[in-house]
Amino acid sequence: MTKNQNVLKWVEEMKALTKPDKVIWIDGSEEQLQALRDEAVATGEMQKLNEEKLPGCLYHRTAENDVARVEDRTFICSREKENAGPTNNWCDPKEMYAKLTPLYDGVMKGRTMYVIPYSMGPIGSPIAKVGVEITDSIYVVLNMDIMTRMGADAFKNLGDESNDFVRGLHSKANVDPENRYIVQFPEDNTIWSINSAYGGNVLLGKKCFALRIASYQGWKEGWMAEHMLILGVKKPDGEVKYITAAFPSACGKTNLAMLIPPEGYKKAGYEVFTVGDDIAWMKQGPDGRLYAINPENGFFGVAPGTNAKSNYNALASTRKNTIFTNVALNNDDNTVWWEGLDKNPPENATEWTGKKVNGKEWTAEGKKLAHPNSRFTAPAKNCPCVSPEFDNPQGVPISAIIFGGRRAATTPLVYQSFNWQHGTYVGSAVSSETTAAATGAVGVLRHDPMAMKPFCGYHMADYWAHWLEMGKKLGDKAPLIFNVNWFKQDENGNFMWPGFGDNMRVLDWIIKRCEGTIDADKTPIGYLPKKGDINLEGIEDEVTSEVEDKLLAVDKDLWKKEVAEMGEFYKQFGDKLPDELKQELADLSARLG
Ligand code: OXD
Ligand code: MN
Repeated sequence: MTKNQNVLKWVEEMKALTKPDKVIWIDGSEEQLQALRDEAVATGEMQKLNEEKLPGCLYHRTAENDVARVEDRTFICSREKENAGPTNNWCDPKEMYAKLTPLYDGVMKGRTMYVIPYSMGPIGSPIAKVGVEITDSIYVVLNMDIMTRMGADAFKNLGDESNDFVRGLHSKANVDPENRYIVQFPEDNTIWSINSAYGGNVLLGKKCFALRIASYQGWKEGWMAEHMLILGVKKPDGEVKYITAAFPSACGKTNLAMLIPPEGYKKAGYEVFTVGDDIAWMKQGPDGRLYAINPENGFFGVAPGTNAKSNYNALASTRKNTIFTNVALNNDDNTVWWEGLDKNPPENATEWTGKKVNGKEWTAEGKKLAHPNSRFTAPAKNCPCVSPEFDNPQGVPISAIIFGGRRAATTPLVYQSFNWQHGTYVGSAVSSETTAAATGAVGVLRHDPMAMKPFCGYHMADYWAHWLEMGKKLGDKAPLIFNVNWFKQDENGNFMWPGFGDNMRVLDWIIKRCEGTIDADKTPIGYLPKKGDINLEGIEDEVTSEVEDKLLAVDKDLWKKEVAEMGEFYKQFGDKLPDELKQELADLSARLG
């Protein structure tokens, strides 16, 4: 399939280490994929779902101890500890290879090794990169088919000589949590993952490559790999403005990426297109602007809470050729169910661990049918609002970057940073408060700079310095940087902003700021909308004039606390913290008086 000696030599080495009975190179052909689906169904690894209601869809459940990313077992093994920084687990690469080699030794005896070539990004894109994943799991192959451009074509981007491909070695081994490791070796372009079969740990193109390794590559090569959705807003005049946005988990990233505008906007001719829901790779283009591609080819979305109202487009994306993991089964018609899909849990159900239960009684007792982190793996092409530019190898030009988190009080609905450097500060200050439902402790603040804390493959302070560097390169062509907070609460703990489709109203203001067609109020924290400039037509009953004031208020006392909190947070980065960010914090403090 390839003459590239670097690939061939590495595959031989991994074969010698893991000793599979058989090796299959994944060419991406439909015949090969169908044979693998049939085999997975025959062995019980996967189950076929209702061919009429969910054509081409498969069901899988993982081990009960293997249902999420494992941050405490995720390592960045740079040669110097200093280069992993305080936000990552680190181990000396020699020591880690020595520890893991015996675990991989002979691990594929009696199994088949699949060699998966894939491209992150459209084939032929100057921003795309190639990876090869070796795995002993058909589930991984079938998920990689949806999530990446998988198969022989991926080698076209690599050529016969290049060594610029990411080497991913995965074995589910015996899914032993005590020996589970998700390890990135950024300087070796290498990922080793063992003893897990859960998507986030084993679809190595996603978090491991497209964020952890790629963020390191972007630093070395002068581009950016970010935990950001990408959307396009088509205005009535036909122009499409592209925006990226980074939020910590549980802040509605997939919902914003697939937003359906309110009636008034639809009538006026606005449309929203999804380019990506999780990851953006961004490079400066020949015209000096910042261009983004979505390196992925599908959505690995959280199922619970997804319904026709909360995210019609996401649900529609899952109606064919989708893999469902750890959701519940409706045994009456062999379809899937999860909490929040509708108010009708199936009576004749199988809950996610495989027990046959009466779903109505089960849920009435407060028990879950689907795992809270159960997932769908759906092709992006299924999405009704997928962007016509989805496969554009040049990417889309970015006008605005949005940061956000879940904050009950401090942060207003939206504000604009003064400039790129201040925007980098704003990104470094991204944080989210835990909800009572999640932890039992309300309002515990978790810092998650640029929503990259679990995904930055090098020292976070060097990453911020790289952001500042990119800003200098982009100059006056740089996207404007904003911060949003959909989760501001009133005195009684009620959310004040309706969110979902109505977030379009905030995007509208952001776009007008990018075009320079609307004024703003200069406040100590940044530019805020002038009263009346967020279009509230149709929601005036909910967002009254008084609520609008509260949503846009800047409480100086709370912001002084925020400054103190950021001072504490920054301490762990020591001397590496860029002077520009220290200055931004000092300036913010001074502006607050
Ligand atoms: C994801 C995550 O699954 O950020 O996208 O955890
Ligand atoms: Mn994510």
